[in-house]
Amino acid sequence: MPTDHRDNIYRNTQVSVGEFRFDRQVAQVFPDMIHRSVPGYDTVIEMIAVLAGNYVEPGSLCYDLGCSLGASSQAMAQGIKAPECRILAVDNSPDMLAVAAEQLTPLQQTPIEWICTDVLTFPIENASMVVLNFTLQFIPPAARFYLLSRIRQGMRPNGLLLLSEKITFSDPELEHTQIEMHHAFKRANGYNDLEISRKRSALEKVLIPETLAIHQNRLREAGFSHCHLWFQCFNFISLVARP
Ligand code: GEK
Repeated sequence: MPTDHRDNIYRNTQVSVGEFRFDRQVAQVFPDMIHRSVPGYDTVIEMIAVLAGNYVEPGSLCYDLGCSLGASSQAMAQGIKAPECRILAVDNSPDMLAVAAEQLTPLQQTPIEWICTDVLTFPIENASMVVLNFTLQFIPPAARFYLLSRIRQGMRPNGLLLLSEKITFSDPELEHTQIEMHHAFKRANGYNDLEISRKRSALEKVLIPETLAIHQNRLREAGFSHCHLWFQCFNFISLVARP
């Protein structure tokens, strides 16, 4: 990998740690950052393609909310077998979408439309698959129910929501161990202790994790009658929820 695509953002101790932002600097190293920080990220992306192949219905819309560079959209595009579908890839970071546009792979059968806007205001309709892959954690907690309810209302009866999140645990001992294991994963991937701690401070007010129980209860209250945990690695999980 070229050195300018390696995530060294928190290695430089000369620069003080501000609040984490999805700016140009982050966008340029994003694939490296997410692979070295999120255990199981590749598995989740791979399964998005598998689920898209199984659940996306002809003539429907697929949403990738908080698409970053579009890994989930590309996975859906590869997996979808149903005809006449469109993928709407939404992110409110112009820098993320600019880098996504630079890295576009050749056109797939299912077109991807890139939209720079807030997922909280973007209309959802005729959806057979909605992906929130590590995005809800960046939405203010008070707005999360509203977003999930809108997704539910815009979903077809056989639709599928894939929700991946970093979570927290109510048992302090478990919380401590899960964080310890996640940090061991980051160290094994070349981040040093100072980088880990500086990134943690930067994310503190921006990425707000919740417990699995909070996620499951809120999904039910938003109108999803089935909700399954299908993936977990340390404090990172992925759920599928169905109407
Ligand atoms: C992946 N899903 O690679 N509206 C739109 N976008 C938002 C909002 C918002 N209100 N808040 C945050 N974002 C991707 C990874 S990253 C996860 C998702 C991470 C966007 C933000 O700009 C960023 O691109 C993305 O959500 C979260 O499958 O960095 O841990």
